[in-house]
Amino acid sequence: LQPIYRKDYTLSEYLIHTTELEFDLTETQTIVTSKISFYKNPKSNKKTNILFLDGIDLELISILVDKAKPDYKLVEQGLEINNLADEFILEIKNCIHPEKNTSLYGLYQSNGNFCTQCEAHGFRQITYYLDRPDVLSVFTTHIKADKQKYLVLLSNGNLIKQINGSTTWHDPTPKPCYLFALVVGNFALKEDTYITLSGNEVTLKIYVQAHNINKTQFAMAALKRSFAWEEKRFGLEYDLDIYMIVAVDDFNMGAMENKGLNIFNTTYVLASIDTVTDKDFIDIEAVIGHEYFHNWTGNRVTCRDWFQLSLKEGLTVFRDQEFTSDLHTRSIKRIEDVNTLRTLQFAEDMSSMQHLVRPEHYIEMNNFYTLTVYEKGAEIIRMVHTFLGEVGFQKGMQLYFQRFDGDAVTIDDFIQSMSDANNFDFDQFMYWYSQSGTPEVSIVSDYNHNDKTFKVFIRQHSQCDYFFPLRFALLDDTGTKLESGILTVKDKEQIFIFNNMDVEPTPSWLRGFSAPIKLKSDLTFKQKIFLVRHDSDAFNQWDNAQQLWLSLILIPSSINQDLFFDAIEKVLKNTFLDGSCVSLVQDKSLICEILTLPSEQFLHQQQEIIDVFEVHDKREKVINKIIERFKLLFSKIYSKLNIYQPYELTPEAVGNRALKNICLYYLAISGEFELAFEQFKSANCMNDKMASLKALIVSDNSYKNIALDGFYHEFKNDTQVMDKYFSIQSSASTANVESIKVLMQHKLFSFNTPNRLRSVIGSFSQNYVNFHNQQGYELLTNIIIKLNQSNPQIGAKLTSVYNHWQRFTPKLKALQKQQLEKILAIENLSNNIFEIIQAALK
Ligand code: BAL
Ligand code: ZN
Repeated sequence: LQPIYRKDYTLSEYLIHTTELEFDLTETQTIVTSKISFYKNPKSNKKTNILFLDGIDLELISILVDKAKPDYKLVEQGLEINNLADEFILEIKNCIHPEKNTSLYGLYQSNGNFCTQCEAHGFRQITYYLDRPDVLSVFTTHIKADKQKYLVLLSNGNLIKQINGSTTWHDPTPKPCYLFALVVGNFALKEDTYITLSGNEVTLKIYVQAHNINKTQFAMAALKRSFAWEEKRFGLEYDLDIYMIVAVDDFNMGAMENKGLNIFNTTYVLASIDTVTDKDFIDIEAVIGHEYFHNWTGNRVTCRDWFQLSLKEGLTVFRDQEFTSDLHTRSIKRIEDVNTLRTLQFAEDMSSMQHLVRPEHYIEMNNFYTLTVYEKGAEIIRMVHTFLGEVGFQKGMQLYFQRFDGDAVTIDDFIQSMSDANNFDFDQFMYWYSQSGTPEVSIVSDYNHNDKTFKVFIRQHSQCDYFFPLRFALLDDTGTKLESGILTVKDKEQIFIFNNMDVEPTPSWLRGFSAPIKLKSDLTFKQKIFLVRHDSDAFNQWDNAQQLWLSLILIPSSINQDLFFDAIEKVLKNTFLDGSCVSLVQDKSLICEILTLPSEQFLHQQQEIIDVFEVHDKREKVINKIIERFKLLFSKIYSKLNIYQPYELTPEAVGNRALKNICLYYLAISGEFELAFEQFKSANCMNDKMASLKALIVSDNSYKNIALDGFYHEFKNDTQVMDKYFSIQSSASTANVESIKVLMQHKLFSFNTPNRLRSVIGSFSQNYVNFHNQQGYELLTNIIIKLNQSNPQIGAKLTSVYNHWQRFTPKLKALQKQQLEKILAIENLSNNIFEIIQAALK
């Protein structure tokens, strides 16, 4: 298998003016007819008259070029046509079988409804085409289906004709085929309108299965908030008369930004107070925003080739992060995002699938929809924003759209726009795209009492010298800022000197996590404690607490536990409990974050050799210490906060629930099961119900099964809640391979539904102490082998569980290696899984 390399990019020799498609869908086959007008690309310097079209698993029925039979041959993965003129019309008829398509890629069925997923290379499973993002065309789509059976027939753009079980859609904006979408089936419709800043009325439509129609209100409101935010913060309006979202249960990803016709995993659309948690609400809003924001960053300006994926994804993730930050609590959003980045992306950067934000090669592009491309990509954009400020960044965005609206471009084009609009040199900054791994930086400071100087020495330990912003503040002993700003770091070693410092300051480094680096500072234990209590940067309050928890868990003798716990107590004794104790930490969500220990997964990263059992035990010990010290206080806080309040999604209400529920979690571990069961019975929202169920399931107790059964009976008809039901059991401390096998026999388990598979197997693979053994691995491997046939994309995702095998203790390492070898040996291994295994065994 030959990888595709970024360096080998060449322009397409032919381009496409218009694409006319006709779909005739039946229960046993779909006939696709295309009429495509090609022309020679004036910019291409290749001078052949041959056209290669991508096509996979297609049955060719007929082919005509300018109404005549062409000189063509079917080749592996496509079709080659020879002796072509500089302009011609190609007409093709082919047959496909969406009813048998379990890969959920191309055209397939979900609950009897037809839908598509074309990014990155799914369109070639629909018809023969130039399936590459730099070939843009105007699409017209005719859809025919049995009108008795299917009432909804959708494609991109505007509906221009509708008669007798058929529709015609015209999308005036040229687009690459990865943004094509088609939906046929029976859905209920939620409809609304949005008036843009310029006064255009946009019809908003959300299609869901009929029984879910009462769970669409939040998504519709979130969509309108996305339109409004995009106008206010970026000055960008929507460009068609209609914007549609269709929700399906069977979807490999979260959602897809097809022009004017987004297709969503139901997880990211359906919401009600009774069925989703606070975090779910905010995540749903973020994904709805994300897909909408792609209309400009992704659709109107798209990627020249798939190596540039982060051009649209890094930028759009940054934009959705800002959307959530503007609408909810910025500091909490930042803590959550950095926590994900450091836990998952930093780990990916240490794994066998380590890759650049702009990868150099791929075998299967779908393996590169990763945390590195998305989340690290967003961090890079965030640094651009930090350097330029909001005004400069928006100037850069305007220039980018002015230059490239309607084009397929590269990451360099984006950065150049930012650079030109601001006269800012980003040359050295481009290392962020050409080096993998997480930069390591150390920082040491020295205060001189005599000359009142504070000297800061920064050293980069990576091979290359990164260019990044280091946001900082120097604080006096009341937490007041003496100095603050951004240090521009660019050399291997740099010294910064602050004069006239009458007192020795406590430095607060890398505020808001201004660069995605691993920073080692010489802050003392006492300074860290001080920052937990007094830093006005909430991120650093949390981060210093995390560092202290980390030390307490991994090297308990390295810190003074009593002093640390005294500080935590002061944070906890917020003014609402004790008027005499003034803590800077007023935000209850932040207190909850500070009380949350680093995850096992994050702790694994800090170990030279991953010992899942040791990490688990050490973490449990600290949980017990916390309970020992704070049980009474947790009880007090819990009773204070556990009062009936109508559900609201305000920062205050979310904070109250967060703090109340972390107290309940610790209290339940300490044996207060009845309290958790009481909350389970009386909760007025899924957030609190889920929290109590999680609290009950962490240990064996007499309420656990009653609660689980009650939960099942209350929600067994709700697919999304049932995912939670499965996931919570797979994550339980009592779960083992046998109990997972029982779950897989449950009548609601469905192997071909990725959400369900993720909720059982995905969750179990993160239940480290119970999953990491021979039986756990064998279970996973057998599932991967099955998925190799049915859904290789999900198979590859699960194979990635083994990407860290080399870092495990010898026995588990050897066992994981065996599994990789076993998978490699199977017949007809998909490109998706092969690429992951090959990288792991290299
Ligand atoms: N383009 C794939 C889904 C997303 O990132 O929005
Ligand atoms: Zn995206």
